[in-house]
Amino acid sequence: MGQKQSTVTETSVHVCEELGVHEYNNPPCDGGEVGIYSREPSGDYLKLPFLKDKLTIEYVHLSKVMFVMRGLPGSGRPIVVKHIKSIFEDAVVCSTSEYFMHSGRYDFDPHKLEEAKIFCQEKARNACEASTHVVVIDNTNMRKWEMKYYFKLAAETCYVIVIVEPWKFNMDELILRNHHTEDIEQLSLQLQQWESVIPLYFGWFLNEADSRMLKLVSLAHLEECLKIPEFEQDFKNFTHTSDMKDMLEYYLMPESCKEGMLHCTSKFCSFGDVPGSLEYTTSKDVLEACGLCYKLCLVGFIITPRTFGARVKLGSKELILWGQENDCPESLDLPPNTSYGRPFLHNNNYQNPIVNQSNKGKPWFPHCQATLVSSEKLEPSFHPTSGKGSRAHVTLGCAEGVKAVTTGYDLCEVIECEESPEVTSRSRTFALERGWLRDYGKSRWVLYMNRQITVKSLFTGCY
Ligand code: 2AM
Repeated sequence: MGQKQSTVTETSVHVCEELGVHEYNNPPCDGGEVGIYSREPSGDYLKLPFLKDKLTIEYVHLSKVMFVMRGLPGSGRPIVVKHIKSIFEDAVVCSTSEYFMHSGRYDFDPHKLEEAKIFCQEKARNACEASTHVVVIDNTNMRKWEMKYYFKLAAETCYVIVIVEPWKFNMDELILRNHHTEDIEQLSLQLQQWESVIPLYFGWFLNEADSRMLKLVSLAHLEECLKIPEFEQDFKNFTHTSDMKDMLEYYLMPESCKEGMLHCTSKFCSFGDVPGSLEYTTSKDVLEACGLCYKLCLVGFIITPRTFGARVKLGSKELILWGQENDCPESLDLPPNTSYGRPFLHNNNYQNPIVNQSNKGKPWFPHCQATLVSSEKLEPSFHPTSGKGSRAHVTLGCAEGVKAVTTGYDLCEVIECEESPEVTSRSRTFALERGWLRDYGKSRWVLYMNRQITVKSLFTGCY
């Protein structure tokens, strides 16, 4: 790192911040060679779940994950990247610094910063478009805008993002790892540039193959419900459809989930606008859970004129991360004659991603595998979730113009019905092969499954 110092001029300080050039030739300061399975990891950063948790490592191997590294020189980035690479051998590491490496020598030119940035972005795009399991963005990424391109790329190519921030604020540690005085001055300068990143929401994210699988499984359940004449009639009424294909196409992927990746929200943060988001983002539980694999249990489906959702029964581990308020809007009654149907249904070439069968006959996702299974029998219960976390769900689809958040409201309303002896005494129940279908009135239907579905997921944020 001392050699590199001589190439850094006053004017290129900001350039270096962005590139993390001090760090590039400096891995020994972060601990040197550490064999991940041969001896205990030497730093806290090696306790990251995707480096040590067997289930998570297996799951990442089946999924598509983009690790976005953040950190000042000396923050431990190189060693974390090295470990990611040793565990996920096909990982593609993208860094602007690489652009300045020539025959093993670091040859920095501040005038070529833009080219270096484009080089890094293109490398990442190529890796994502080739569905590489693991893509690592290894830049300092001090400010939000520096990561924007990669967040968008991940959304477009169905990658789950995990932000990795080893030792982000520990100045003492950073100084220890940067031996030169000039570094310390520069470090404090850089430290001032650091921006906290709070996501739109946190949650458990299904991989691409599971998302697709769950959509198909849920449509199969909907199709079975449609065999009950009372349900079919009500569904036809509120969807203004009569043809089976149109009925199954009624629910669209919500705007917030355009590419079709499904998730179960644990905390909506609105990039920090929601009170308590910063506390949630920086809490020990959340920091430790980011990038950890969780098994979600799905116990039923709710079907209303507005939304179609899978009901999630959170276990004790997941409940620790539950940060959503339990309150719901007072009245969710539909105004009379409300139509959520799509009158243009027959007249356009709209391809509903929920039912689009264009992948038929081909391996769906050669780089991504589904983990969804129908598992053990459930005790018959008409209130499978209650209390904290009972609103947990996966939005599968919404009527046109309806926002995904509405699924949680519909579920709240259903839970209220389940808890009301007056409503339940009036409700009609129908037996199905897969469970029981119950009508709570006002076109609110719930399918209680007799077998739970389990699916693996990664806990992280949507940025
Ligand atoms: P969902 O959890 O029901 O799917 C982006 O809007 C995502 O955050 C959606 O998936 C949405 O709903 C979820 N979400 C949870 N609470 C929200 C809120 N209060 N406002 C908007 N979206 C919210």
